[in-house]
Amino acid sequence: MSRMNVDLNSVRTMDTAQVEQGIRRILEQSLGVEPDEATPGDYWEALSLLVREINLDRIRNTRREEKDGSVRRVYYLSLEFLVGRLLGNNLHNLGIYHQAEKATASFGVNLSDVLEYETDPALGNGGLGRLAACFLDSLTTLNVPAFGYGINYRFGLFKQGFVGGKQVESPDAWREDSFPWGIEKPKRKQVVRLYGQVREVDGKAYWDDTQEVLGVPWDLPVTGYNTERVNTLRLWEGRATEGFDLNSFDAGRYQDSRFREILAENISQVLYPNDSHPEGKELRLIQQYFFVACSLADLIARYKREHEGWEQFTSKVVIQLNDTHPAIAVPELLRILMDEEDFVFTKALEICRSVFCYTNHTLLPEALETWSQGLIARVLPRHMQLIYKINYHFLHNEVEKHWPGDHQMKNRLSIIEEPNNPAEPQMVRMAYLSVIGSHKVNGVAALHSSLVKQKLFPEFDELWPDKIVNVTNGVTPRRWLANCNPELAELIDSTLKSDWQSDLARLGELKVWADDPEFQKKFARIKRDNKVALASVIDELCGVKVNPDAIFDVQIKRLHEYKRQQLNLLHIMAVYRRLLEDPDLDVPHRVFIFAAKAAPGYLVAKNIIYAINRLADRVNNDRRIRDKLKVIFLPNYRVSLAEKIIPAADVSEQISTAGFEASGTGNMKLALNGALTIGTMDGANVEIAEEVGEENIFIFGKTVEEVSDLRQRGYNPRDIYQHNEELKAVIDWLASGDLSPDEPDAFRPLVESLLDSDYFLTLADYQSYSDAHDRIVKAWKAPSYWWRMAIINTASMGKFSSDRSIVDYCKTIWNIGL
Ligand code: NTF
Repeated sequence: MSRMNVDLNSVRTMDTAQVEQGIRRILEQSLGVEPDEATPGDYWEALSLLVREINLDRIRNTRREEKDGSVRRVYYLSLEFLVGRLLGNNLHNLGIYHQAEKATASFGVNLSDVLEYETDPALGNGGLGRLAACFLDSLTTLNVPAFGYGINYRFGLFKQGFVGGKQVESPDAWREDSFPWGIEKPKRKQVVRLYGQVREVDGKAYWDDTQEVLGVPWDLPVTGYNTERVNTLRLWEGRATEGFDLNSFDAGRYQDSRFREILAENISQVLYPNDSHPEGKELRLIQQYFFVACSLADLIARYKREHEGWEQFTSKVVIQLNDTHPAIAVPELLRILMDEEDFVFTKALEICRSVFCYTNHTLLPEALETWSQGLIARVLPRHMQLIYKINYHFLHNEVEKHWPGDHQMKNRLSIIEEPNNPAEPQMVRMAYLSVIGSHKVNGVAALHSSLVKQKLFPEFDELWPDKIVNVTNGVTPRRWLANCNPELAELIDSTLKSDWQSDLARLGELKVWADDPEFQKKFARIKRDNKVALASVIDELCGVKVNPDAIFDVQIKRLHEYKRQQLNLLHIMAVYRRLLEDPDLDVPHRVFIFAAKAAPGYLVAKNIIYAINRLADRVNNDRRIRDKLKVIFLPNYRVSLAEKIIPAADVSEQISTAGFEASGTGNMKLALNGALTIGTMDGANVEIAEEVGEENIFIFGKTVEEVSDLRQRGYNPRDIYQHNEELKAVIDWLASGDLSPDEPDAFRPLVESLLDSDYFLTLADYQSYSDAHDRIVKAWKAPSYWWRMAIINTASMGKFSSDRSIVDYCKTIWNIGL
């Protein structure tokens, strides 16, 4: 799958001596330290700067290769990019990891200690941001010319700590430690306008009296595997225009004079820490518009440097909207085309529709963004006019043509949602704006996409039957197997003798080894080594010793009731009770491992964290159960921690209420590393089950249809509570205050949410979940059976490479030939 120039596919490399010389030169000449005085941090910086030099060379080459403008570029607009640590990944991609290992060793320094020095860029919340990072990796690896556009937040997602078991948040000023990857590009700055009003003169609109802020780009080089191409992740930072407003200052209006500075700086100050509830904040709308306006201006300037006129724009540019966060791009491009480039409305809309595409990542109603009409009209008056114009055209031409005279349908499909209560404001539905302004809309797993068609946008699907499509998510096998699990990667290398990293389907060839006792032994040995390594991380972070021969059962993801960490909690409580009743129970040792951040304002989610931590405290110190059960909550979940947990997992918890998890990507990473999934028929679990076969996965719980039947019949969680003795006992225990004697009512929010509504059907799926765990225990007791399943899981993950996702986008959405 090579695209474009062959040159970019032949990777030049460096030998150990060259890496060593490079490190020495940078230590001495850039950082001003002698090699024998340098700390691991200095080595990290020196090596990063060396890699940056190579990347910059390659960026220049890449740009030269593209100069003829013959290609269609992909612009991926996303408010989040969770790229993770970059040094190790870059060394692998450049093919100089081993050289760097030897070079640092020659200075008496261990490369893995050096890599640990890097801070994770905290530029995302969860799956959506991490997906964007995997996609950049795959775009580059597949040699697709691409830019990521986002915001260079000063404070990313908060740092999580626990005090007495409760989550406490502190700001993560991630780039205050040195960050050699970002390169400021002041020459490429953009001016963004806000507020003001619109005047019309002779039918032409003028947007005046605006406040201006500057967007200054920071570029992060994006390397790929086995290619010399380097793409760019361009992140915008807000700055004030010429600093200070002297007129206001002289007139004594000190506040006004600072206004622009404060506004501008605030824009890129913080990432909103909610991954599924939009914040109704003016600043968030401004953030969205800010990065969209900068990015569109930037990509149009690039287009104009390469092409005359607008004729080729739609064949050279495609813009992917990562969820609705960048949806304001639709009226922004329309504004540029009409107000600045003199296009008529219909032509301008046609251009928008040929360049935009939109990915939906969630069906949660609270996550479907809407903005009040009044807010948009105040902050972006011209855009509000254009949204009305798009809406009018859509309703009176397209909807009217398909459903003549149907006013109800017009109401239902209008971008503007009329309030039930006239005192409430009209709301702008950003998802509708995105669908209407794009040529393709995609969901992120087969089940999710079919629900997008049937439940979220059924009328749009009827109106435009080919518009809504599926592209199942994927993960990069470079970071999520080759780099995070080097021992397993080596075993696969030596077994397959082929380049599975760029063609993950090749893992399928491992299936013939699934029953081979020698291969099983090696596979199990690697898992154990990884568990020993994780055990020491656990000891360091939690002060708890865990047994590497126990089952490591892992649930790592954002904390949300739909993801049902509470279901896992209730079951662990039950396991503990069973052990107390009979400490001689013949069960394997088990370690239940959690890692998750809860949105700061999400009380029930925080309550679940607190309950898990209090339970952990109790269980981990109870000698009666003789270490048969341990519960661990690792603090401050982030990409670099995931890289340590995933290779060590035996069991992967993917237990969301069916219909709620759009895809999941942790499920793919864990199975790829040989963990067995216990999961519901939700998101990409459905496709994982298809790939690994039903006999190699522990499926439980209600299906989407059963969930909806149950709701229709009327669901009462108390019926289940009354009739399931064990479940009743653990909920009563939770409610009793026994786990939090100093605060007896502590778990009331959780208990009430379970017994009063249980919207996410935790109780309804409890027994089936507990039975699935019993099947896991049984399977663990037969090692040759267990390792056969684990190997088949790794071998069956070919489909879930993000390379496959990007090939799908190229074919079905972007019209890019590979
Ligand atoms: C997430 N959505 C979904 O919840 C995950 O299931 C999915 O794997 C990822 O997107 C990536 O597609 C979000 O984070 C958001 F913001 F849409 F809620």
